[in-house]
Amino acid sequence: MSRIATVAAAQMGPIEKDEPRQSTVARMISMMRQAKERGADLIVYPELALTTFFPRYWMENEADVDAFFEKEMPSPATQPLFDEAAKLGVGFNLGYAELTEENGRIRHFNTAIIVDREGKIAGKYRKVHLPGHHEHEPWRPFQHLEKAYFEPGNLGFPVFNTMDGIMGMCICNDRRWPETYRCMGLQDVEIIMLGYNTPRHFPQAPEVDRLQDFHNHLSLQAGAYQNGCWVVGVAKAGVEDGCELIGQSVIVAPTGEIVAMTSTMGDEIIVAECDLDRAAKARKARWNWEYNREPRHYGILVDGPGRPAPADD
Ligand code: CDT
Repeated sequence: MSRIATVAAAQMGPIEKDEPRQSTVARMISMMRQAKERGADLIVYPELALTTFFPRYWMENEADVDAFFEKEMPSPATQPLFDEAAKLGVGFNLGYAELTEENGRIRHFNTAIIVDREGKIAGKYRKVHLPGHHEHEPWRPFQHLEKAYFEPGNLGFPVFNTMDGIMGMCICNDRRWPETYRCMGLQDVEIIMLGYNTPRHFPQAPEVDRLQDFHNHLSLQAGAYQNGCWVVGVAKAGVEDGCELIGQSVIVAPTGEIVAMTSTMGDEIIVAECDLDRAAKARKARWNWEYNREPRHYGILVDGPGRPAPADD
């Protein structure tokens, strides 16, 4: 018998700076109910789905930054989403800013979790590839201060056996890196879920603004095809506090084909039946890694340029 996950991508329209979490969570619950009505048993929300995309603001006061972070998950504000998931029997993937204490140190991560159909957290991922810059750069029309407000994730790219599948996560900029998908592909991932906040305007190279939608799909479709897995990419879309974010959220099959795509820049659900067994079939038929991979020639992938790990990672 095949294993079908009926997956909803829950694209969200803009979240303004002063929108309270209760309001955002109410929007998410409404989409979860719509998704359930359309047969979904798993729903994927965007990156940093509980607040506006705050790395666009330069903030000098740490308390102002920390106000965008979650100190507990679930919290009183987010518990209703967990309760609704358990009530409806719908699992979900949620991105949020995580403030936590580890070994006596306060840490900030751009995080995503998988919550199962009983409303229990089944997996956690912390964004590895943080884009943007560390310092205030006033020449930009808006900031992209992820490198200032977050540390790179310290959990690698784990996969989770949950909801009768092998599930993995990444977050936004991670989707542009082939290593992201490969790390999970090599662990037999069947479905990779991710949210994104992608500004249309790329200040360092505005000539590629017109290609933002193309590069989004190029990355997601290549990741799915080259690793034989489902990929669900979900936008926060539309004009958020004057900054345009791309939409075109998609569900991509292990063949690399887009099987569903949003057509608005607001809150919108798309649904697809994802046969998880297609992942192993695609990998065996097309790639057969045990037979065809040549890892002895790939050492440069880990020895090549990149940032050294911090001492306390
Ligand atoms: N949120 C996020 O990771 N956005 C990036 C924008 C990069 S431009 C600094 C992305 O890759 O879409």
